[in-house]
Amino acid sequence: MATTITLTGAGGQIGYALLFRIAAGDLLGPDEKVRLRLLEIPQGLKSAEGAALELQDGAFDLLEDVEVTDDAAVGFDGCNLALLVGARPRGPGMERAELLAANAGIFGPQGRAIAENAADDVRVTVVGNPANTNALIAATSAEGVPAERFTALTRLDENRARAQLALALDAPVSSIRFVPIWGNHSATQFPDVSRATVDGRPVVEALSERVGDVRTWLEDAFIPRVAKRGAEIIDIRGSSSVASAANATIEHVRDWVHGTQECTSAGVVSRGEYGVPEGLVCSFPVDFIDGNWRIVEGLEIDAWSRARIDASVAELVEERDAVRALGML
Ligand code: NAX
Repeated sequence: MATTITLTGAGGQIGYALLFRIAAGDLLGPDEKVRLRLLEIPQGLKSAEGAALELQDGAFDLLEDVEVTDDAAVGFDGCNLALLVGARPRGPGMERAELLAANAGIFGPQGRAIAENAADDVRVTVVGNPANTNALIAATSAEGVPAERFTALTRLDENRARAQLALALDAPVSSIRFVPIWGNHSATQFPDVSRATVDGRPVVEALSERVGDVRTWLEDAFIPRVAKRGAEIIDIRGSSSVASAANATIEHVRDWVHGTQECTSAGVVSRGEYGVPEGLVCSFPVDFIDGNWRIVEGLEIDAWSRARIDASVAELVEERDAVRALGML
């Protein structure tokens, strides 16, 4: 049986970068057939249809079927994996509450459509921003679907953090391990190097030989660089992160389905772990095991890290409360 994958925002940039990697087997492996459902809004249909034609021209052995639609019931019909990429970007002069409301108007109905139409084993990954709160809204709206089936992407942030450490230590990125992201996928996120290793050696120890005072470097250079990397890419490239975001999405979903050898990061629903209010979709260090995620528990958090995690969690609480105040949650 083929896996049915629904991609929203399929006519957009990240969608375009994702589709061909999925069809080539990068998501589920070289033996798993896939059926793609490309869900767009009417303005995005032509672009998605064009991508579908190119998918035909790719003559991918693993690709059984492609359907393009602007009807969520059709788009999520029988869906096993949903990648919610399409979202409303912040327009000029748009207030945060307006942005949250516009996205609640997308992710609420999509959550309901998933509950009504998707397969029993559906797993949902939210990429569209604000990703954590959008995932919370979709999960809350998807009556009957366990909240654990909804995650938000923070893998790109983790990849950025590992890459920056590799650069600072002049080490291959493959040698850098365990750099979880805590909190919101936003400028308040906390990339945590406290237990990170480079070739098995503590990163903090290796950094102290290169950057002087490690905490100052983390505060002034590393954390802002990682947290604002999206803006840096926009400045230089003239357009937001696309291929790196698609790559992180592939890694996130692949790990969720196939399992991880070691801890990674994902926005998942809190059950109160590490004092994060229950119900928030917050990024934690997670393991993916047997198709499920599990928050890595029992890590000691020092006061400096705690303050950063708390600030990001406070932003998540604000986002949730703003959506609640609008009566959309
Ligand atoms: P694009 O504007 O290129 O594409 C978005 C597409 O979504 C458009 O084709 C649009 O028609 C479609 N769309 C809008 N509303 C929809 C709806 N209700 N149903 C279906 N489709 C809908 O943006 P792109 O560069 O692809 O980025 C997509 C989203 O990813 C943005 O929200 C962006 O902020 C977010 N990102 C999230 C990242 C993460 O790590 N979580 C990193 C990359 C990216 O910034």
